[in-house]
Amino acid sequence: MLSNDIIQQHNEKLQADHQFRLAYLTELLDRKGIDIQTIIDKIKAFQVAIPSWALGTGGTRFGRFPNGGEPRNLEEKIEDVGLIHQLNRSSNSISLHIPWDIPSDANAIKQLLKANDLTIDSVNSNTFQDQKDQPYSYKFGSLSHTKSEVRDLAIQHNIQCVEYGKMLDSKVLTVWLADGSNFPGQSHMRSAYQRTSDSLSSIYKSMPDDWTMLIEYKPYEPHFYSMVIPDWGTSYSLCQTVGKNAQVLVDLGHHLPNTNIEQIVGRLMHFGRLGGFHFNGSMYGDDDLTTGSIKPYQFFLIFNELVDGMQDPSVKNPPLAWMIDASHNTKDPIEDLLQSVNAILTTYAKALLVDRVALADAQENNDVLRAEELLRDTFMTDARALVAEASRQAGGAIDPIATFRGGKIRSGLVDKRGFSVATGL
Ligand code: RM4
Ligand code: MN
Ligand code: MN
Repeated sequence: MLSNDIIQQHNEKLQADHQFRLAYLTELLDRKGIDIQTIIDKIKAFQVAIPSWALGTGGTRFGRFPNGGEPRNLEEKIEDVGLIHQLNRSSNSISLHIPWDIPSDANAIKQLLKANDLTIDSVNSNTFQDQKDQPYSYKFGSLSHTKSEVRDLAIQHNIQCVEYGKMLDSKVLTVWLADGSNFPGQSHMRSAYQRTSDSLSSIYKSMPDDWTMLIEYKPYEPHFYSMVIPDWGTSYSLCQTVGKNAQVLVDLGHHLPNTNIEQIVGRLMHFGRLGGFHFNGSMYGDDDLTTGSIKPYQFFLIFNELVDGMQDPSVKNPPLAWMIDASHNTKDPIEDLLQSVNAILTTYAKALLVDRVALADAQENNDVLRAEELLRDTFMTDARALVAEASRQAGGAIDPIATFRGGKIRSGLVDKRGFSVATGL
């Protein structure tokens, strides 16, 4: 754990500048009839889960270039997320990937989580790699495989993930299926879908009633001719078949370039089937870059749709699970995660500032320019002081990255852990 003095010392240094920016925003929002503290409270309540696999360098099939000090086991991954949460007060849970993060002593892990003010978010199954001594290979698929013994192995793995999750009080199983085909004719598409649907139903039936199954989609990679679950429509149809607690998960990097993701979000919320988000940034596809780093305006439009749906009482969508899903090769992973959470909160804050009454009026009257300008004006507003203030009020850092750097935290981790490399991709 980080000494709180480090955070306070940094905050003191930044306080005058921070107050200046906040005072300006307070006045600006007041003129628009927006109470700044109401927005700050909403930001404080918004928590983004950190995936255990983002704490090490990765995200490439080619070389990994670790800087050292990466977590060597689940305990150290929890410590890293604890550190992130201490700095930003907005990352109060960790997602696990099985078998990368099998808990050896569930009680000890629970205590460690508590000491770090964290909970377990989702458990993520992995049938995209073969594990050592596995009796059958997933080379030609897992839940969709032609052979029932392979499907059963993958089903049992998912059930096992739920068991691990139960031990740690998680309530969410996330399934991302790498199944697909690389060449025309390789796979019978309708049968592959049906087998997948049946496998998911078996897993779902073994889940406790208060659990949610999140079904992710992805248009390509690791297969390039067809993926069994390539798009939201397929995920949605599977959810409908599987059961009421099955929800679609949108991973920002799992779309072809120029896909209108905000429209997908709107559709799924309308159907009450949007379960959660994997945040990252994307240039070409599943690049897993820092959230908001490539297309910040698109990211804002997505959040605008999310907030609109969350604030509309006629929308019957369950609360969403927010998670970062990023892993790349060039930045310090903790700094990158702090940057991502900050981008998420800043964008959320902006979406909260949209004048929805005026926007609805412009839409109703087909005033295209005014509708667009309302969004553009909010997008251009610098909302960073709101996020800094939310963190400060919650006991975190005004500038988490500066505090991480100033406190020389990474070099402390390198001293402790050596030149370690975390599990992940
Ligand atoms: C996949 C997908 C999953 C993640 C794995 C590591 O592309 O995004 O959510 O668990 O990567
Ligand atoms: Mn994902
Ligand atoms: Mn992905």
